[in-house]
Parts: sequence; structure tokens; C-alpha cells
Amino acid sequence: MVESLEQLKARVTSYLDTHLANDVDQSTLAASMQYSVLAGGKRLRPTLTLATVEIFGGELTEDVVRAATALELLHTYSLIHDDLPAMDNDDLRRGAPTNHRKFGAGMATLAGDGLLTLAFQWVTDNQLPATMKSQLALELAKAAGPAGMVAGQARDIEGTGRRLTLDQLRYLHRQKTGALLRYAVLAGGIITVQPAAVQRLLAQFGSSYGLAFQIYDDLMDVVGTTTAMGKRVGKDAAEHKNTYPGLLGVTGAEEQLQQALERAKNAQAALSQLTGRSFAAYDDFLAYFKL
Ligand code: GRG
Repeated sequence: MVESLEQLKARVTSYLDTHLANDVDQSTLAASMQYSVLAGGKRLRPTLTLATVEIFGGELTEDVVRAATALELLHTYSLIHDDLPAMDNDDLRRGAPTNHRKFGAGMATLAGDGLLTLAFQWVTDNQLPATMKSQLALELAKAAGPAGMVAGQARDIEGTGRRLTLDQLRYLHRQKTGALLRYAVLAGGIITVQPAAVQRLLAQFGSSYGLAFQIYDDLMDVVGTTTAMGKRVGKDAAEHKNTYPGLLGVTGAEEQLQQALERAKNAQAALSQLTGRSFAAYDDFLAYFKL
């Protein structure tokens, strides 16, 4: 039986609780890394990987959970660095003071560096087959690095104060937020050794889901609350950031969100048809978007 989202999330958090400190050999650095990782968070990315593994009948062994949970380390690094004074200069994340507000910018930078590096350690330091581990590491590097999330962040910084076109903004969002979510779904296909056609559809689902996720985040910055989001809202417009509502208005952004969700649902349906399996578990992830 496929576990519920809550059960999968609990597995991820419990793995982080038990294992994170073991691999850090400096007490303040360990505290700083643990502070942000264990502050909360939806654990959406590793949960997507584990749900995908289960859909294909894979077993959630300790090695699979370790490799999947690595993505939460990497995601948390991106949040810590994004919040730094030299980037977004945010004070609140996951409902708590940001890492640099608590530990200072130097230690926060190192906590991010540590989490990014440790993510690749967890992907490769396990008993999964060597070819699987190298595939996961390659795809994760492509998603997180200068062809993916880091490039998206660079576009974001450079585009601030300039009006991007919708195509440019979509590309930025796909890189900055979409790439890691695409990897999260694809990783489940790599772990269960799916054929190329299935992996392509998984990537399509993840990519469309990721774009929807960022459009929704843009929308929540306009219509959401600080309490619900666990971070300050209303900052994007004040800082002349490029966002979907900024470019298209709230209604236009909602339409684009619906289109991205349609593409995700089409990929979900195509996956069911191609594999003969139920992808109903993805409905729980799609339920995140409430308008
Ligand atoms: C610093 C290289 C570098 C990249 C940062 C992802 C990112 C790039 C910045 C985060 C900016 C941001 C808040 C984007 C909105 C979408 C997003 C990634 C939200 C945070 O993810 P959630 O909602 O957070 O999954 P939790 O706390 O639940 O894990």
C-alpha cells in the first residue's frame, strides 16, 4: 500500500533527526545546519521521490530514504543562502528567524555549503547500485547547479528591477524552483529503474508541478499571510521582483497556474496509461494548490 503523505514526511523528518548531526564535525556548524533543517518545512521534495518509488512498487529501504532525503538537505541550503543579506535579506523562514539572524552570515553561509555537500554524500554513501547512485548524483547536480537552480537564481538577481517577458519569467521559474521538483519526481524513476519513456513523463510531471509551485508562491506573496507561509509576504512587489502576478495580474497568474496544473495532470494520466499503474498518490501533491 502506498503510504500517506504524512507518513512519508514523518520518515524523512525522522531520518534527518537521527542522521544529520552524525556527519558534521563542528558543533556550531552542526547546530546551524540542524536549526534550519529541523525548523519544519513540508518535506515536499523527498516525499515526492518516496511516493514515486512506492507507485512503482519499490521498497522504502533505509538506503532509498537516505538518497531521497538528501534532496531536503540541498533544498534547505538553497533557502538559507536565498535568505542571506547579500541575497533576499529575509528575517523569517519556516516560521522562525532565518539562519543568519540566529548564527550570523558567515556561519549561515557555511551551513548552506555543508548541506549542499552533504546532500551529494547521502546520495552516494549508501548501498544502492553504483550506476543508480551516479545517475542520481548527475541529475541532482544538473538540477541544482549552474544549469538549473543556481542559474535561475542568477536570472532572478539580474532581472530584478527590469521587466522580463512571460517566456523569460517562465524559464527563470523552471530553473529556480522547477528543476529541483523535476529531479524529485525523476529520482523515483531512477531508483526503480524505469525505462526512458516513463522517466520522460515523470520529468514532465515534475517540471509542470514545479512551475505551478512557483507561480503559486508568487500568488501567495500577494494574497497569502505571513502566518500561513512562515515567511514575510508582500516583498516581491516592494522589491520590483519579476513575478507572475506582477506581470499578468492575479487573474492572469491564476490562469497560468491552472495551465501548468493541467500539464501536470496530463503527464499523470499518461503515466497511468503507459505503465498500467495508479498515480492517484500524486493527487495529494496536487491538492497543495488552493485558490
Ligand atoms: C541560493 C542558489 C540559491 C538558490 C535559491 C529556491 C530558491 C533558489 C530560492 C527560494 C526562493 C523561494 C522562496 C522560492 C519560492 C518557491 C520555494 C522554493 C519555496 C520554498 O519551498 P517550500 O515551500 O518550503 O517547499 P518548505 O519550508 O516547506 O520546505
